[in-house]
Amino acid sequence: MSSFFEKAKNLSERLNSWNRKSKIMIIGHRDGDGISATSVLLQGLRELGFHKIIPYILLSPDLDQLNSLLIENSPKYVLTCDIGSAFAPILEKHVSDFLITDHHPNKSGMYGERQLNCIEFGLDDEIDASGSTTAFSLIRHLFDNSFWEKNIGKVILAYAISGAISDFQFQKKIGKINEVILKMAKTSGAVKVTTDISLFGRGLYPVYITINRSGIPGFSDYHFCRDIINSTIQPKDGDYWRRIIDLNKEEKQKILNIIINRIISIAKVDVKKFLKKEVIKPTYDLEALRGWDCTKTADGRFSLDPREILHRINYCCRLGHWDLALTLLNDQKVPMDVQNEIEEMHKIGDQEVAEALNAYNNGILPIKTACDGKVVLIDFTDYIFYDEVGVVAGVIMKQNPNLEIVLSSCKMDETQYKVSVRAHEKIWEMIDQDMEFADAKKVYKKTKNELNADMQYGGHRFAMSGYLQKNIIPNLFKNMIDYYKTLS
Ligand SMILES: [Mn+2]
Repeated sequence: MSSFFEKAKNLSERLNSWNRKSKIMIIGHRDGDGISATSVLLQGLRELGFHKIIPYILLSPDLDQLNSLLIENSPKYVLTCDIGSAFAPILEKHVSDFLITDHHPNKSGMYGERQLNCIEFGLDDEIDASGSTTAFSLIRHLFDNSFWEKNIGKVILAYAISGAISDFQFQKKIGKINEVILKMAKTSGAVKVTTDISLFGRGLYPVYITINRSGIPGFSDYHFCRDIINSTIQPKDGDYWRRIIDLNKEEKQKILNIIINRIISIAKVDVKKFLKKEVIKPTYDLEALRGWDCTKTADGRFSLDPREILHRINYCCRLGHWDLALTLLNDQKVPMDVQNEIEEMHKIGDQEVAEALNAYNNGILPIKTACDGKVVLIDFTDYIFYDEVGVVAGVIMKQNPNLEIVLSSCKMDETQYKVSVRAHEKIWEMIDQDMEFADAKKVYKKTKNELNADMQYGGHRFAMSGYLQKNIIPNLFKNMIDYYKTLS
């Protein structure tokens, strides 16, 4: 780990020697981690006095797109974040100098002298470092300790942490690089960590809706949820629905008691273990962003939960507006029309997902099932924007405890489909024990090799996705079934 930070420091000196007046591009990955990492670098470069900073967000590490991007913008320098582990040969051709920060492995296994990547140091890309904490490590040494106590320093620290959370990095344990940076963020007060009811929606939705959408067994019925929760706690405060973050300790305990009693009555599970794993966990609040427009909720209140802040960002990106996502995160005050535009995209995204789920529940989507209905392939073509395949698969997975692996597909254009795979955590635990076939990526790889097909895929163990031809999807599904059988 010390060699990682040593390389970070050396590379930061190289960055510091760059001409502040020259054009510099930040190329980031288009997901919550990548947008956070881009924000870390953008804020950092502004503080260092760079004048012409051009951020650009790429959906995948596509070398042709990179090539035309560099020709179009002709920057003098490039910094990458959460993407770019194989960009060096192209960057060398186009720019005076560049630095790559990434946490994804590349095919060659060579990272070169201008790349900061945890993989080179034998660290784990899903536990030890995210794109955002890697980008942060690069600029950290360019500021003295007092900078990280100042507002702007804290905002940068907050985004370093939000990216790691968006990539599910703290779920198993808090690994090496992440641990060092989380400690800095906690010490400076940029991020507050408390053990609490950590369900998504804690700062966004009325309590009963958060519980209803949580995926906790026994709460999927909307009316049941509404009635039992709202008769137990005061549901509203004036015009405002109260959220989990608005409850006091006693009220939170009452909610937990409802959950405990319900689980005991319907499922054979270890309640204590369940609560600890699914409900009461560390919650992270980005205190540094207090007063920033990106924390505002639709009703004018605010949430400091990074998952809830980035939720909206993800919708912007999926609908092709990563520029607005960056505006929202990087400007403390955002013009009302931009805020409205972003909220509109949020609604469109939510609506599409809701309609797609309805279609699924009504049984009108093409579906293939295997292994007693535990492994399914659902086609969402015509119902969603293709980029939502992962989201809908995730929701369906949560709603149906019997499903163990969900593949969801959606047509992108005349030839290509996007296919996402989501699996229950217990599947991933089995996968962890299985050395020969380490994770779902290998199923994609096997399919690709068998058919000698042109396929791109990526992601992490909780969510994988790939781009492939329609006629290959049945093979991917078959290989996923074969794989599932080897686990059970
Ligand atoms: Mn990442």
